[in-house]
Amino acid sequence: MKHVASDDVPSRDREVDPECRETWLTDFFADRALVIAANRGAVTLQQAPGGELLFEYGEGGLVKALLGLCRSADLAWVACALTEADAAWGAGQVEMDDGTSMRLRFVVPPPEAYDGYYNVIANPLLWFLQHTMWNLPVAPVIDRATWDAWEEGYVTVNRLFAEAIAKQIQARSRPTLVMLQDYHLYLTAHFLQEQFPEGERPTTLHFIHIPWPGPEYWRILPPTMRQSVLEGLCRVDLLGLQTREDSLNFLRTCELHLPRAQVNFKRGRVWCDNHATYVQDFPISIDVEALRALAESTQVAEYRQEIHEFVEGRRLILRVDRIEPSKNIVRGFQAFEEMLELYPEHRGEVKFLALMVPSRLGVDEYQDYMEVLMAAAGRVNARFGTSDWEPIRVLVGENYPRAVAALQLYDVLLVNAIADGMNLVAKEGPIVNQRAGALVLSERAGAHQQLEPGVLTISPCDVYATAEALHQALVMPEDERQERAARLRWLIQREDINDWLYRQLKALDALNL
Ligand code: GDG
Repeated sequence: MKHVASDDVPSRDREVDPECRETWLTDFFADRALVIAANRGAVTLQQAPGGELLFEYGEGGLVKALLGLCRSADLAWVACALTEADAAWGAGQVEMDDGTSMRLRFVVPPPEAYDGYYNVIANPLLWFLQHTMWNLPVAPVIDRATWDAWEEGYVTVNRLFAEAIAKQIQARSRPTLVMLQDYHLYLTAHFLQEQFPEGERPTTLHFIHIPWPGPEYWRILPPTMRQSVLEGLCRVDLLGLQTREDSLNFLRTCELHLPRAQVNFKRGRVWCDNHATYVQDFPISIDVEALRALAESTQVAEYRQEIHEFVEGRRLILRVDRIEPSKNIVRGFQAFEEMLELYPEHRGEVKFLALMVPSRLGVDEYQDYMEVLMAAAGRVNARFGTSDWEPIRVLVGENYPRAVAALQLYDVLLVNAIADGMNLVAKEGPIVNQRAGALVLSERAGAHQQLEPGVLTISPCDVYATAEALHQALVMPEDERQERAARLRWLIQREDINDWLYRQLKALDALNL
């Protein structure tokens, strides 16, 4: 059933008409196949005790939008095997709920190679670097083990991806578009192009979901690694980043660290080794319609009731994140503490709910962070809590419907990331929130570039300013809250996740790629 909300976007305010988009996609894929490659599969397999294979479809707007391409394209998805059943599967056809199907092919690296690729190089080395989080006097320490993880892990797994994609392309024997996702696969395009003679190379579109910092920061990476990353990405035909700042930073990084490349800032193009890479920003968004439908489900209604009971008629400050140092969770608690100190009138009147999703538990930095953030919350509760008021409640676990219910009920949503490619919570909150809640948003989240007119902007390390912003959000007059909330809804719902995908393909088409 199509959801109809009072503020559904009138077609004149939508950036792209959904029907035109669907027709265009069918034409675009009429004469080419599509391979999507990402670290994670859109489908993961499990073997039931009786031997039966169970298919678990990935959640979230991104997977759904990419899988939606099955309607228009002959799609194959290449990913790392995460379960034994994935590894045993190899490659085969998978049926979707809507009657479409796709081919699923797994790369099966040796466990040590996967560990080096994922737990040492991608997370934390590249992730921390791109979120400007290394505390340089002490980290990173790039020792022999890191180099082994690079050579035998990251390089090896990227090569395996390239081989699997090439196999898939050869099986189809027709022009193919390859869409690569994220920082796990920086070298894949390079190895992939090596497998084909000139003139028969597949078109590649690589989207990077995380920030791209300026060239100075890339100096942290040893030249060999830095060079390989840039050379890999300069084999891509169209490189997509979240924001204009990220795109400019990429061009500047090539200019400084890849001297043989010619960088054209005006055209957003890098020429290197007789190949052009076009660089553009495509800010990602959410599946607005699906999110609204979920928000109206009975499952979410039950959690809404639970959260109502937790709030007990007080005001609610909310945050929803993976347990992830870049989300700046500890400074969020410190800011709340500072606000309670500066504005005692909020004591006993406001609750802070932190919904935390466990993440990357194989990486030491993440395990340590969990302990640090629990201690920070405990400190605030010990200092200000009373017998009938617990200032901060931290709930750890994976529960998306509960997160959506909480997003409906916040008075203030805090997103204070140190750096964030986009931050989808900042786009989901205003769409489902029922209380004209305010959004306190870090200027270093990609979402800030689009949402600035409706948010209270903070600088993520400035705990004092964050405390002031939380206070301001709580005391904001009702008409201003309503106006800002309406502005945010309008900004977000104009362009959804399908438009994000469509814009990338339109850009390829405009470049005749
Ligand atoms: C990376 C980039 C970029 C919340 N609770 C649960 C759950 N969620 C949902 C959120 C949101 C998503 O997970 C998290 O997305 P974010 O964008 O906030 O953050 P990252 O995970 O770091 O995503 C980021 C994004 O990629 C897309 O390009 O925006 O900058 O870092 O939708 O509501 N999901 C599940 N269980 C939960 O309990 N499955």
